[in-house]
Amino acid sequence: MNQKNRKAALVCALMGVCGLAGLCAAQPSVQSWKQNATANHGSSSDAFINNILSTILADVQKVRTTPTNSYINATGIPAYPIGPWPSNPNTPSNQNILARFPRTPTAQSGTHTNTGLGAIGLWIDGVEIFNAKDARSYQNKGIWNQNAVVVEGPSFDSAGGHPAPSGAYHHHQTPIGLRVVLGDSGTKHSPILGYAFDGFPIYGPYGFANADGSGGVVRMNSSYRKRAITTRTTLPDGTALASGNYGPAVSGPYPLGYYIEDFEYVAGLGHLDQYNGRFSITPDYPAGTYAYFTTLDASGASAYPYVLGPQYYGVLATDNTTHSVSVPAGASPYCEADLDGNGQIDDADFAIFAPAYNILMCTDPVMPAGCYADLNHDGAVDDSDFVFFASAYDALVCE
Ligand SMILES: [Ca+2]
Ligand SMILES: [Ca+2]
Repeated sequence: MNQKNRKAALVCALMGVCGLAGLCAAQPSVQSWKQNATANHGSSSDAFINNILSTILADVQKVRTTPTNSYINATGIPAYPIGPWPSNPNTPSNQNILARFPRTPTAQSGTHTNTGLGAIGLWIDGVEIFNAKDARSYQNKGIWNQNAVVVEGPSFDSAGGHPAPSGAYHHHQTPIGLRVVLGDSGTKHSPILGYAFDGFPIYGPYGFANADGSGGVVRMNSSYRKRAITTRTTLPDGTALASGNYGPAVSGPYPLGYYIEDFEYVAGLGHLDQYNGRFSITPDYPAGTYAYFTTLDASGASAYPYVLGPQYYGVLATDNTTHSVSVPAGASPYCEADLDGNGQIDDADFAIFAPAYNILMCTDPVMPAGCYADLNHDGAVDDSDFVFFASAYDALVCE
């Protein structure tokens, strides 16, 4: 065992979970990332876009960890096809993302940080998550802020995303294409779809009815609703605006929901808090975690605030938003096929993979939580995962 591997084993031992179910698992913020081990590139049904994407590697390129953080390298391009984007002239490009996620995220005890423009987290395939705003406001005053899901909705592709002028492909709402890949259809608890830059996980729309894990699986309802207004003269907290700061009256061109300020938070209305999450037991966190959910309404349409609320619940890892993340020299690479997390892919990992392969479906109750042997994240441990495993097994060392 070389020094790096000994360090990885030590990290595992310190985590105190290596004996659990015979594997050093249950580290969702390390293991949930959809790594690209087969040199998949992006693609599109549109020939022009496909030409661009076919030169860009898809999904996450590298996961490195320290005991306190996960470091993610990604292009920001998913493996599922994206585009075209009607009336959106932007083209996607490699974003060369390096992001940091605290492995033990902490709740914010002081003033919660507003989510800003640009990425506020990453989906597990490395695609960027944006908040509900589209960077424009009525008369550029920053008071009535446009709702991207309403105003930019016509330019979204069938996966629910579109590229920014910077080339950053992103979603302001539930990532439809990723959820199709993961089989997140409501028949079971949603999988982890991503992580916010405060380190807390983001699930799809479906969670346990009760935070203690009981009550079966239900759609998680947002606690925001559209305000009962016909004019835009007050803010959601009741503040009366000076007439020069009024928004346009609710009308055909400016329907209710066109602006973020058309929504109000009503504690207890749905399952979730003002950050669009709650503390709950989940399949990946049997002891419970705070988690966000990507909310839908009863018709299946995205429901405000869509992903996170206007603020982060936890303490923001600010180097993500200042684009100044750096990876410490001692960080260890993590490979998905390294199922016992000791830094190399060998027979011990195969001994974990093989029983999962025999179980097959991630939904099977006897499948270990997290279904981490589903290396390509498609809901089953099957031959495609075996090919993935075999290629990693040949490489032996995780780097
Ligand atoms: Ca291993
Ligand atoms: Ca699979």
